[in-house]
Amino acid sequence: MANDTATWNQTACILCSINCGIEIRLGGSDGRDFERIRGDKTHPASHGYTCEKALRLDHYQNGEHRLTTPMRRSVNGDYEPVDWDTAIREVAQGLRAVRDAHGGASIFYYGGGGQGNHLGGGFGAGLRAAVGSEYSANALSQEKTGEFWVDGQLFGRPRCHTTGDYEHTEVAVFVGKNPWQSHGFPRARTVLKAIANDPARAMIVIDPRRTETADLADIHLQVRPGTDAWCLSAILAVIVQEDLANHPWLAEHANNYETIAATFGAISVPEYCAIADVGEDLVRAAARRIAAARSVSIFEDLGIQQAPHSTLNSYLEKLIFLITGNFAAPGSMNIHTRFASLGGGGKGGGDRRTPVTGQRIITGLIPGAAIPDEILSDHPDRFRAMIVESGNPVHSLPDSVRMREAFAKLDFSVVIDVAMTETAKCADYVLPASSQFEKWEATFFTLEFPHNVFHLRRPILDPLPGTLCEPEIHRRLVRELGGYTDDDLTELHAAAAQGRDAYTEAFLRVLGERPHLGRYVGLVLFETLGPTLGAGNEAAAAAWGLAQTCFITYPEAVQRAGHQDGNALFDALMAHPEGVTFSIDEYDETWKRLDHADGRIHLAIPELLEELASLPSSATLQANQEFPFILSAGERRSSTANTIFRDPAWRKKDAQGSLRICSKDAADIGLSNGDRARITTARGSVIADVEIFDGLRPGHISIPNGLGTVDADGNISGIAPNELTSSADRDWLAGTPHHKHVRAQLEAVTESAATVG
Ligand SMILES: Nc1nc2c(c(=O)[nH]1)N[C@H]1C(S)=C(S)[C@@H](COP(=O)(O)OP(=O)(O)OC[C@H]3O[C@@H](n4cnc5c(=O)[nH]c(N)nc54)[C@H](O)[C@@H]3O)O[C@H]1N2
Ligand SMILES: Nc1nc2c(c(=O)[nH]1)N[C@H]1C(S)=C(S)[C@@H](COP(=O)(O)OP(=O)(O)OC[C@H]3O[C@@H](n4cnc5c(=O)[nH]c(N)nc54)[C@H](O)[C@@H]3O)O[C@H]1N2
Ligand code: SF4
Ligand SMILES: [Mo]
Repeated sequence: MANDTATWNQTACILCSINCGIEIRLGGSDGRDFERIRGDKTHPASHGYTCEKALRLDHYQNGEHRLTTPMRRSVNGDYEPVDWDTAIREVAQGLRAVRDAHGGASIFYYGGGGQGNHLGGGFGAGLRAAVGSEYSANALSQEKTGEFWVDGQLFGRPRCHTTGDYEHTEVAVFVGKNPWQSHGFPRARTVLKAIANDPARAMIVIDPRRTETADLADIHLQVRPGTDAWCLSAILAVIVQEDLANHPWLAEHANNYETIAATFGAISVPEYCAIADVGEDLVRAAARRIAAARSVSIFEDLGIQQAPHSTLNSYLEKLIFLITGNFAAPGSMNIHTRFASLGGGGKGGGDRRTPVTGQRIITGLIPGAAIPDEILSDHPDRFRAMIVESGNPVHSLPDSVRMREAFAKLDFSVVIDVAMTETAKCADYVLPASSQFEKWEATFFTLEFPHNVFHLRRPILDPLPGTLCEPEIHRRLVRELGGYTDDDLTELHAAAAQGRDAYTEAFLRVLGERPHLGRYVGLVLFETLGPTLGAGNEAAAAAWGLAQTCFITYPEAVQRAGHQDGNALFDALMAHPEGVTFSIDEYDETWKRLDHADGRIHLAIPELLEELASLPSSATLQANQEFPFILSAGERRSSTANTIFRDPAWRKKDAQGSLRICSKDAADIGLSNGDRARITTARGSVIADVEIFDGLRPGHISIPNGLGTVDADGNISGIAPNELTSSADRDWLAGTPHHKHVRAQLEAVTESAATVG
């Protein structure tokens, strides 16, 4: 493929889960620069929208971080380049040795996709199968698994995930979520402005910080950090006590409302409002506005998921829309389709636990925060090796210090990434992947209702020399490990040459005859159906398999979107480089997706009602003398994008990622704008630039997410938030870490001290 500098190339932004459609014009001396970038008006969800970050994607594509050769750690700890054949042979050998000595279950898999690339993880499933790996995790298991568990209790299955319709809802509620900066639904800023400008609609924000979103809200509950459980309970108590619940709806659709009514009927609204430090009038106004609305959509995110009582918070948030009947209806919460699962897979279901410390495994994912515990142990079943793909867990999971210790204890580790990341620097081998614009890619964040969109993206550039796409990396590793052989594929190659129908028939038959191939579906499609799609397009074949499964799972919804069957859906994906609406739902589909045998919502979750009953009273919520501040470690700002951008030059403003603090606290400590301050927690200590920001409450400070990456010369840019966090500080049920609620101490730093620190 020659790089096409003459036209606009259709692809997507890879910086957040929304993956807006964009068009890129290439240029520069070698035709590889992203010369111009604009929103793609033909994308079926984003319709030309982008935020400012997409325009800087050249920093990802052409930054100095790009690796162009496999790397092997030498005895002295440095990395030396090795050729691909050597790397594949030695990585396969390393994994095989661990498997043979300790069993495949001791090989742990992390990642499988960041914000824009989940196709690679599908092929990674083949490598996991080849070595017998059973346990995995990804970023979801430090944010969303508590919410998924709650979905499972209420609706019958953790995969009954609900989504809001912010574009059409009357009342939008954001709990610990700042969509102005973090998005989370298509065209977020346009939608937020439309709600704010319409007197018939309302926006309610629950956030201790006056965010850009809170600035647009009708009601801002500026809750004391970490006390959402009380604030959300107070809202529920008002609904119950003022008898605002939707009784006819509850009688028809839900069990155990009596338990909910008794629980929240007994709660003192004034006392809970006092603990959460929110005005009782405002809380009552919010509850009444929600109850009176024709439709309500609620978005919960990291502000409650990565804070104390996180799983309980998710439960309380969902009770608000459920007891007011804002479910399975236009503008409200609905259970969406998904093009493919983002769960972890692995053996068994139900109450699976981690092998060493017995943590709950939710949607196949072990809690990310528990990984060091599962390695730093003498337990015979501990993890001994790790495969990391498209994730940077040493930087992004809590407690980077312990994560590095854990890596050091492993017998073997390999990282597949485009960059020499903080995690790669802990691994035995690093395998360089082609970028997301140099190969077929897709993301499985298909979270919309009623119209759900999937975007299969084609490469717009040749691979950077020395890199390989994930399917090819996994194919070589699995072949080296003997997962399957040429003989297994002979018939499929022949059938593929005869056309799609012959291939479909042969595929089902051959997989029946050779069941071990079922573990390598993505790679088998890549090798056999792939070549019929044209040179360079082989990886798109995986989408053929996913399209079949998607159609079998949601036949009516896929047909409503105009695709008669899985083949037609796949053809549409190939024919539409701007993205495809793959499913269109009707509102009663949500009811069909409930998975409890009685078809009803089960409102009572005993474990969480017990936690609610044991919440401490105000008297026990004392300030901590040693660490008087609450630090939100990892705020989304206009200048953050996880660690996908590693080149600090991409940040036009806030280059070092300032520490935000309100003017009262700053004055108490003697800090002004631009000063430096030392933040100390139980786990670490860092120095930050100070920015006075009066949208914060006294006692609450914040630093951005995704900074603190280290370049090839060892220069660190900004603060790495997880040098300050602890993996022990996490939810009792889901293990989600309290990134937003780190106890900290703060002091001014003089110029001379700063140069030492
Ligand atoms: N610009 C940008 N956008 C992104 C990303 C990025 O890195 N940069 N990352 C993407 C990813 S991976 C995700 S998961 C989403 C996350 O998106 P968000 O969850 O919206 O992001 P955050 O800013 O981390 O946290 C949201 C809010 O929680 C608030 N908060 C802190 N403590 C509490 C508390 O105790 N209670 C309540 N109610 N709120 C609290 C913070 O003040 C903050 O405004 O963003 C996505 N979008
Ligand atoms: N303290 C604190 N910690 C947090 C958060 C917080 O708010 N506070 N937020 C958390 C959240 S919500 C999330 S989602 C995580 C995100 O953290 P991670 O899941 O670790 O993800 P990213 O930083 O997005 O890293 C993605 C990796 O993929 C690599 N990559 C990019 N393109 C490709 C490709 O095509 N192939 C391969 N193989 N690799 C590629 C990038 O170089 C990068 O190393 O961070 C979490 N960590
Ligand atoms: S909202 Fe911004 S960061 Fe997210 S995908 Fe769209 S352009 Fe990229
Ligand atoms: Mo995330």
